[in-house]
Amino acid sequence: TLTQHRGRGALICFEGLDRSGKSTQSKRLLEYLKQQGDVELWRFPDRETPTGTLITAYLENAESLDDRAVHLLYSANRWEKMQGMVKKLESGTTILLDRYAYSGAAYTAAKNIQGASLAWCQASDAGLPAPDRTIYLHMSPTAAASRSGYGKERYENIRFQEQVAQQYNALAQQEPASWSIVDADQDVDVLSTEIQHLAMTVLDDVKQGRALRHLR
Ligand code: 2DT
Ligand code: MG
Repeated sequence: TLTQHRGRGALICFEGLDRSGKSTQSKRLLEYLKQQGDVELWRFPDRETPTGTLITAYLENAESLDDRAVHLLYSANRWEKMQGMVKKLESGTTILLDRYAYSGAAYTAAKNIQGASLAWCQASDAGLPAPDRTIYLHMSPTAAASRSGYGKERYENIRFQEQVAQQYNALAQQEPASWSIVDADQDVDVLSTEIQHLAMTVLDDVKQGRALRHLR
């Protein structure tokens, strides 16, 4: 029998400030893409792994850790999943990411720590699979904050989110071809449709043979 060669899956990343709608939109896209083939939604930090447990304690303020140590934990949390991610992609499964290395770089760089430049923050993720497309849910920090109260976790305040937004902006400018900036402050259904169309163009590119790249 002839076996149909199945190409690799696409890697599509959602990024944005807290409360910008990443979880809602990534879940909606997951449901939509299930009609097209194999697809999974992965979320970072993955709170289930050993590093994830430490990260959660840190976010809930139960643990205080050095900023650089935490940064490397978040990065290790991604490296822990790297081989499994590549295998999944190679087997033809599309993976959606609810946050990824760009969150890692943006949130630590937003702390403005001496010596932890944006480039330093990106270095620990170099070599990880690069998203074929990053969908940035753009929203002003004040609009995001008014959506519903922030939780009690670290980082969930407007002043800090403003710094994060600036860093995301710098990251988007590094890779304009693979970032799609969408207006997250609009009707949820309209936005979902826009994202579905975007995702289909990415799946198409990948089907045409676009190679998986790596973060630099
Ligand atoms: P959630 O609210 O999405 O669970 O994220 N963060 C995330 C970092 O500081 N570095 C990272 O590498 C990642 C993936 C963003 C929890 C918080 O963790 C931050 C918000
Ligand atoms: Mg949060």
